[in-house]
Amino acid sequence: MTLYQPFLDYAIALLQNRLNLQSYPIPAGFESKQATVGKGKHQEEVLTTSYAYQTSKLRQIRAAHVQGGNSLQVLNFVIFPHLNYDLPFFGADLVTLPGGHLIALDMQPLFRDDLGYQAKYTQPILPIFQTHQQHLPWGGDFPEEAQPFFSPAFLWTRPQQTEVVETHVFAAFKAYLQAYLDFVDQAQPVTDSKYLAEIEQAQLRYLRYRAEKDPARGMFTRFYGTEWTEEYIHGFLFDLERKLALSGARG
Ligand code: DBV
Repeated sequence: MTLYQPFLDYAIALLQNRLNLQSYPIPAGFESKQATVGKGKHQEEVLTTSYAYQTSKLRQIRAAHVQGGNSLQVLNFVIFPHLNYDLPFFGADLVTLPGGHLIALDMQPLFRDDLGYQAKYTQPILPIFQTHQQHLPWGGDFPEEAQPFFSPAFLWTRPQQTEVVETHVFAAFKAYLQAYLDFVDQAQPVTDSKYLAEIEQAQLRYLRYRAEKDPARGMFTRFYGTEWTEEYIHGFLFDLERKLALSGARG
């Protein structure tokens, strides 16, 4: 059992319990990808597996799980709502590298500085944030340009011990995902055309930032090459622009 497998299992089980989950297509060649890295005694298999679902309110629920031995484990899990909901993104970046663990967990806002939006989607989860932050102190250095994409309830932490990941990080992950699904339950479709246009712009802003700055690009390129990596990023991990181009071509 690898470090983030229980997180993934929990998430999929909870989603299956609470939502009417449909599968979401994963482009051929991206469901599972393996490489052998390192030399001699240091050889490791690195396996990247992908998971994707959708519902009537959630455009894409997707996970990328990288398993490469004790010092390389990643679970990147993101939920992208449909463009006619003003729901935040659920964003989890759980990363274990030789240098240690790096944990980012948030309900990433469409409109960070909008107080009405904060009242709707951040204030209700502040108690959860505070409960878990006691055990998961602020992780320090954080890219300035990424700040607009995170809420005041952003958990950002770099635990020293794996046990902290297995206990406190796992508890926080469960609580955030449950709270997110409560928001999803309550969400009503947006019909105002001005607000709809703002939501689309906010989703594209977020998506372009993440595709452009994907911190995993270097790692994936080393393991699987440039072509596979760029296609994985734009054709699966952050695929909204491609999907919009397709629906434009059809409609
Ligand atoms: N990050 C991803 C995807 C990953 C992934 C799709 C599938 O967005 C993994 C894999 N994140 C990943 C890896 C690292 C990080 C780091 C492998 C380590 C990179 C390295 O050190 O080589 C949150 N993730 C990070 C960092 C941040 C985040 C802030 C540290 C980057 C740095 O120090 O420069 N999540 C990440 C982020 C956003 C987000 C930047 C922005 C909106 O949602």
